[in-house]
Amino acid sequence: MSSSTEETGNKLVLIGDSGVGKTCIISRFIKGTFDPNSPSNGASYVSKTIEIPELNQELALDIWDTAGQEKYRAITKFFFQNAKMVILVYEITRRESFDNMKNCWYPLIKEHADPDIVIGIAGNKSDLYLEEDVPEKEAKDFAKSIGAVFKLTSAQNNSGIDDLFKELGIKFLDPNSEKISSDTPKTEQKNEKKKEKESKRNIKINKKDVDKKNKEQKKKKNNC
Ligand SMILES: Nc1nc2c(ncn2[C@@H]2O[C@H](COP(=O)(O)OP(=O)(O)O)[C@@H](O)[C@H]2O)c(=O)[nH]1
Ligand SMILES: [Mg+2]
Repeated sequence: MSSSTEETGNKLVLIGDSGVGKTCIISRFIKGTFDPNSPSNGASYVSKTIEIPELNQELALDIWDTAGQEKYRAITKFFFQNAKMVILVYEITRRESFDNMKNCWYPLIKEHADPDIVIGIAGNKSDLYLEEDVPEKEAKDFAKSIGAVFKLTSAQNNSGIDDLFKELGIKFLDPNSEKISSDTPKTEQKNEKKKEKESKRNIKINKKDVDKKNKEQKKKKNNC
């Protein structure tokens, strides 16, 4: 594996709440170090070519970090421009970061990124598993529902990160593996929607419940 700063590869972006460990994940992947005090990688993007022995191929990546603008929800469509892969990051000890991933960051990808973008999810800070606030199964189920690669990662302990980038690369390079994993969830999503519709029909929702739901939805939207 080699690393350079020339823009030659496929654009991969990381997104998620501030403080979840995006910059640390990139540093660990590129430099092999854990630097908890470094606010940024000092560049818009860093490049690395990875080997994918499973496909007997190499893959050049240009990895884009945010400059901290996610704190103000100020990520524009330009961040996603030409991106081929995206990693959504949350931290397993902070429920809010998972909810925001689902309700804010994933919808932003849907809105701005290429519809064929390959998505990965990193449940970071897995070294803090004793303080887990998001069950692994819940995260895996969500990943499956959107056809994303899922990995628990720790930038601190160097766990799961190389695997995540590699599996994302495999999905990007191998259209067949991508087809299998993205077709399945769509069918499941359809079934779930159907079930939801049926159960809704059977429940009499009174006005109070509707008002409460509307309020909650408004609150969620405003949080993004
Ligand atoms: N325990 C633990 N802490 C981490 C890990 N990754 C990042 N951190 C901590 O989380 C803080 C925020 O990380 P950073 O990469 O700046 O987050 P970003 O805002 O998403 O880029 C850092 O200061 C680290 O102390 C990890 O895998 N385990
Ligand atoms: Mg950062």
